[in-house]
Amino acid sequence: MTAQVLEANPNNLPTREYTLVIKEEKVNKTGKLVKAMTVNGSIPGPTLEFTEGEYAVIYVKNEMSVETSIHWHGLLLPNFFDGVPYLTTPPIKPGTTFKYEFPIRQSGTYWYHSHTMLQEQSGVFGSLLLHPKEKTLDYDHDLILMLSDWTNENPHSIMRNLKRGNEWYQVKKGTATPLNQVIARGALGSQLNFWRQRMEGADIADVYYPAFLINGEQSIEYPDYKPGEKVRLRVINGSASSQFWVTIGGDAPLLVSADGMDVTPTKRSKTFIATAETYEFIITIPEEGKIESRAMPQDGSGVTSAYFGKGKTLPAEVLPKPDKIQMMQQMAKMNMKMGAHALKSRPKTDNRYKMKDKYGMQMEGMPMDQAKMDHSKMDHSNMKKKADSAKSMKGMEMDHSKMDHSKEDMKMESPLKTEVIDHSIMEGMDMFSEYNYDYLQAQENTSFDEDLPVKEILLNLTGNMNRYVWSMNGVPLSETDNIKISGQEITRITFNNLTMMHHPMHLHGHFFRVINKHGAYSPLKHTVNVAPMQEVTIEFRGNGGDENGDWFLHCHILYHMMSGMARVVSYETPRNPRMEKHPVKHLIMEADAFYTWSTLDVASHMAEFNFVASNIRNQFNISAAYGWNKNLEAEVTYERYIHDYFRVFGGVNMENETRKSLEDFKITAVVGVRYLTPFLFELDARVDNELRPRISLERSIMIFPRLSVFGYYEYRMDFGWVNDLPENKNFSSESVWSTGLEYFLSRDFSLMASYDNRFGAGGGLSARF
Ligand SMILES: [Cu+2]
Repeated sequence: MTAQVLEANPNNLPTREYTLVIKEEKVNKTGKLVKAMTVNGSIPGPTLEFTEGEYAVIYVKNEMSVETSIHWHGLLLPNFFDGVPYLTTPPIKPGTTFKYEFPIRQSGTYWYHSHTMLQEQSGVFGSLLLHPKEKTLDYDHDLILMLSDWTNENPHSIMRNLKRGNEWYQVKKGTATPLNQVIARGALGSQLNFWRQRMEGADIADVYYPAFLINGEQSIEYPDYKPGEKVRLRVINGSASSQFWVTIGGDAPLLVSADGMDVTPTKRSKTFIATAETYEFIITIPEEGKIESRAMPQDGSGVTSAYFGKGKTLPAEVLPKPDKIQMMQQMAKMNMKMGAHALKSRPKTDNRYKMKDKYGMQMEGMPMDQAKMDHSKMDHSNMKKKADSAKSMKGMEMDHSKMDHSKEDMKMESPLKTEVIDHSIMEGMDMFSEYNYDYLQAQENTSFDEDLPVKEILLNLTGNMNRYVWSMNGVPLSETDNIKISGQEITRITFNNLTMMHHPMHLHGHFFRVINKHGAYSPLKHTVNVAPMQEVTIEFRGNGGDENGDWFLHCHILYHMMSGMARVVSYETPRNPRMEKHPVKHLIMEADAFYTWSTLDVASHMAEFNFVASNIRNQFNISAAYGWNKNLEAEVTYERYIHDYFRVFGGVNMENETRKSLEDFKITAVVGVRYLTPFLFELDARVDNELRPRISLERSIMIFPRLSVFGYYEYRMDFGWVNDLPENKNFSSESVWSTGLEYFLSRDFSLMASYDNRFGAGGGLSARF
């Protein structure tokens, strides 16, 4: 027997069995029946309960037409049963059943979900309640509160909308920041600062959801609890891409546990719960009234509430909607260097530390800056020294988050710099301080033996909103190697977020320390949220018994993971022979899939069609514009992304030779470059097979809610290098330009009006499909 083959229940633990049946069916959550996926007929699926020390046997039956999988989020288990298809576990093919079995080595609140494509968004998720062997906390009832986000769209079509850069979701949510609002707020300077760095603005959440749910309902009541009873609320954020602020009414509840691990109890009525995190609170049912627990997605685009007890509502705090324009102003003030590449020209070149120095928060003379410099220079030979310096560095950064606005405190806490620091910078630094984990303190010392070797890993979190490519260190999953780890050393990962979005980073099968102000008592977690432009350091050593195989490490925003923000960390042990028929390539390529989209404009003066098929590096474009006045231009090109903003392309262009006549067509081969310039202009510079250079610029800006203005200018030169020019001429040129307006009616339709110097003026309908 090899180490990879598992002996079933070797210690004869008491067995508890469940069967989960996954089906495709129509589900109604918002008054509309939509195609979804259910577990045992519901969304969310059932709660599976076990007691620590039991042996779990779970049959997962796939009654769908597509393959599936179940991952046990936060569980310490044998690698083979972790449930990432093609990486650790075989996919569950349609019509088959897979038997998961593993000992329950922990207690707490966890959850399970499909790890296949976008199935988690479709409904394949549920909760896990692992009871401790002995009850350590004082309460009367357990209650799971599973938070989720609900869409009436097909998740694949959501992904296409994100990839094509459709602004509809922000319009629909009321979180778009059109230029008129930016100007009215006096934020044009900040907007220009953002545009210069090729950023549209501050983003909070990408997808529009018509509903947010607690235990599958938009609002849910638990009236049967009696006054004086204590209820342990086990809150799970099981959404695909939503992060919640959870507020609880009545007396402040006791936060007792995070990610399944008990922490030093602390009173807390407002907590940020990142995607895939779990938190537990104990509430006491009041003599009078019912307690409200309210979950608001971070961008304020909805709400879902649960109520405990009877009578008058004891309301939960209603948090204000975040102000994206103000956020943009603050970020601009802080001189944040944005636009770190999500896609590098040379993915194998290691420039992590350079990247960290160049982008992020650049605060002259600030100790944090100093720390950054130290880090990049740090020599990698002396492990002990490194560990120390990393610890002290971390200390400095924590000081920052704690820093208040009094000069004295600052002097005390930042020995490197005692000058007065611009007040606005301090405000900016506070901007994300509400997202740190200082409120979590482990109940036991979680630190490691100081003599253990430490392996430092820097992961800059990188992304590109324009193309919806997400990555780490500018390298998406499809272009990287595994991260090697060992059970013999401490793995210390620093996540440095260089994007405008939060990323809840999850490591499978392990708990890690999230280094915070409690030092040795830093909490243990399986998912850590990294706020925009912030840095978080985690440490772990092994997972207490299953130090083999490959484990997934990824952002738990489903659409970020599926766009490349993922890694495989590997103990580099031989692959389980049962995985032979299921190559990992399959999983890796899922995050580099081609997405296709088309646009058709039909107007009184012209018709235009565009088709794009795009993955991370490659793109095919077909376009054709036809003016009813007998002008035509059509083009097919293939382009290769060298990095985010720069691509080379080649193709074939066809145009009518003489304006307003379809008698003769000119077909040319073209090669050139396309470049996204600062301030977000799309530049196309090319030459055709007659050596005629051509340059064009294009830009679209949302000026009012739903209303965009667009412009295009093209200039073509002919120096007669190949062609015979008209007599007495050594140069001829031609320009094409158009400008117009687009009004968004819905995700798929817009009204448009434009003037084009070839086709004339007119208006019509624009369809996206
Ligand atoms: Cu993310």
